[in-house]
Amino acid sequence: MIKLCGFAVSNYHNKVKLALLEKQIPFEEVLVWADRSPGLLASSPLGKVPYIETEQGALCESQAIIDYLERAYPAHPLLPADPFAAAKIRELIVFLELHLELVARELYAEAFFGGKVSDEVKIRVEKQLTRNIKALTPMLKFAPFVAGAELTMADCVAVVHFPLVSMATKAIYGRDFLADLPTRDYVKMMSERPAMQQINADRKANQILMAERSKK
Ligand SMILES: N[C@@H](CCC(=O)N[C@@H](CS)C(=O)NCC(=O)O)C(=O)O
Repeated sequence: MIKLCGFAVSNYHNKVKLALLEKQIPFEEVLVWADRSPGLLASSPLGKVPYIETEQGALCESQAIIDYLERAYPAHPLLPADPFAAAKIRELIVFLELHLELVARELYAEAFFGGKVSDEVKIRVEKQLTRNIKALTPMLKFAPFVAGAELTMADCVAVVHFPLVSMATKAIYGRDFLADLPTRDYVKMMSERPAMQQINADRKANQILMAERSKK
């Protein structure tokens, strides 16, 4: 059985977990903190979570993982059969991750972890996010899913990243940069799915563990 290794507060962990749950693939979840331990580095060379363990070996990078799951477990597809339509979903995922979440991630140290982000970084991130969100906006359908009428991989990505981008920009700039988009209603709609209910409950439990761990 596939083992999903990581911690349930991680948005990238939850992206893969949502794909596993929606595709109804049996899996076991193993708690692994991103602690750069030799065991973690052996499976995920940059020490990032999530990674999965399969009968063929370990696999890291959330997008590589969900692409593998889609090929290896074709039931309950999260991509359209048409190659161009599938590529458009992958295009949207790149915008959501590379051009939105990864840019906003530069703010997380101050927004969530009591650290400090320089004014220089804040100015650069604000510029990049403003440009990137403008470009991303016409790609988002919310009809009701992020790419249209069907649940796709892009929902596994959008639903875990939107709340962090909103919270981080609100914390740093006093304004949710996604406020003009219906992301709140979308996240609420998604949170009614049993898979998201499990993910949110597990995330809350893991947040408590994480806080206890940081006190030690
Ligand atoms: N590109 C990676 C990103 C994963 C990632 O950034 N995971 C975070 C947790 S949300 C992590 O492990 N951070 C620890 C670190 O970077 O050392 C993926 O898609 O899996």
